[in-house]
Amino acid sequence: MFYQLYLRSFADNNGDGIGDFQGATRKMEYLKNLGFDSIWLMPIMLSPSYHGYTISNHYKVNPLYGNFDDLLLFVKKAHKRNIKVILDLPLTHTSVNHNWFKGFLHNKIPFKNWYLELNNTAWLMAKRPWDGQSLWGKFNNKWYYSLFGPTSPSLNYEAPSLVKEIENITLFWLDKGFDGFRFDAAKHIFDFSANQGRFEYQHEKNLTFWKKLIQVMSHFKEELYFIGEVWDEQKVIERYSAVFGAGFNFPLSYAIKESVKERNPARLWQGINATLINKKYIPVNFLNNHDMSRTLTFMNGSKRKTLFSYSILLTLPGMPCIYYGEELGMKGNYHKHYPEEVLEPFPWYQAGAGPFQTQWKASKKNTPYSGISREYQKKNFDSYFNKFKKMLSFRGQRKWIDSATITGINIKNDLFSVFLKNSNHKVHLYYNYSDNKKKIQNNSGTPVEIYGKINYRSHYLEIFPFSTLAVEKRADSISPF
Ligand code: ACG
Repeated sequence: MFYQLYLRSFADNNGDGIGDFQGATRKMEYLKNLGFDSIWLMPIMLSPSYHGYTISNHYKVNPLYGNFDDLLLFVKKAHKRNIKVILDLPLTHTSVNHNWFKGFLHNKIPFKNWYLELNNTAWLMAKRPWDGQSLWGKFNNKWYYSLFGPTSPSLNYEAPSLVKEIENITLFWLDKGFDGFRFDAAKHIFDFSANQGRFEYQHEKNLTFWKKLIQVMSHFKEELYFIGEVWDEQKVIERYSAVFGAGFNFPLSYAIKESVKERNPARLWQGINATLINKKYIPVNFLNNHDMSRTLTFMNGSKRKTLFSYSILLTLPGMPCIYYGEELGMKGNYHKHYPEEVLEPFPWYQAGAGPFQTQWKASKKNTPYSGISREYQKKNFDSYFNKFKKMLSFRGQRKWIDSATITGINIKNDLFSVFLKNSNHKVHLYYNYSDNKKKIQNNSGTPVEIYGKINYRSHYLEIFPFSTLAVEKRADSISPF
């Protein structure tokens, strides 16, 4: 299970209000106790932006987070607890503060080719396909391609010297002990066609680039893990995931959330069928990340629907990935021009202050004395956090589910069931989407309440609405499928 860690908002050790490596190292036990065995560390390199995705030097850590010794200790302590750490690496663009970009502006070799300069005014008409935003930035009378906005000029991978430099950067970070990377915006290496003068994904070329890079890294270090961030439809995700070995399962995140919000189990069936059956890569399943509204907000504040959605996520095959603070039920709406609301400080304390509490920005949604804090919820047996913890603990102890085979899916009167197995284990899962209690016979399994309420009778079980039940079978028992 992955924990998506935004360092700045997590745990502050030196008291400047900004989360840091030392703080996260000292809170590693918290993650371990929740059952996480992998961390996706969001960007940590030198960057002028709070989110860190615009990098101004790929070989430096942001000093606000600590120095290299602090980072090395963080990785070492994670490994000591058998937690893998993969680093978020945005490679498609840089910050305008990067020396490479300054070199480009001054036509210095080799940097003058490391970004794409506008050389036909007709190209200005090209727009970003998903929201119509302009693709070009302008500085000192020079236009440059910048898919993610003018402060993030896009790199031009047609330049062989850039490709070489990027290889060196990946090896530099692997040498620091990271177990792999989350490759940001992986479908955007080549996405502008100079021939056509328009935005155009060049998937073949992108895949060739990634294959070569993976080859270089794999020669350098064994047992590496890569996840591609390809926010697209399933058929595109599949192509990239086959190369990376793992890919974020965007379609399933929508399917789970929408199916619960709209009480439509058929939507879940469609999501599972499209993304989890017969895959040759690891689907990384999640409900939301830092580019989306938090799940509780998506569910209009319904804790029941949010937890029910997580109970589905945490019982399905693939690698679950939880965005920091989701375990507390943090709230936050994603706004394109103001994404900070989904990046608020992790609320450790009821009063909003205490050791490790970050306060780099004010919290608009996750405020003191609102009952959201870990301190408050930990003490309260019935809290959202304790319910979440129970589900995490179920999954943390059953890693076999990550690569389990789905042997059957069934929907009957809004009771959704999925049957999973591997060579040693078997489990039947039941998600009750209906307004009524559902009965199932149980002759040959051990029931485990994952979320909600279950009544245990001598020969049958009653599953309450929006409740999830797992029935663990002996591996040699016969499945109806
Ligand atoms: C990554 C990071 C993000 C980061 C950047 C840049 C890239 O996670 O935090 O921004 O470093 C596109 C890219 C993604 C990118 C997001 C933000 N994410 O492909 O790599 O933008 C459609 C498009 C997607 C698009 C998405 C955006 O297809 O390509 O993502 O819209 O909303 C269905 C469809 C699917 C469609 C969705 C949504 O699923 O199948 O195609 O996706 O619906 O409609 C960071 C900061 C930013 C800052 C930037 C410079 O977070 O704030 O501006 O850096």
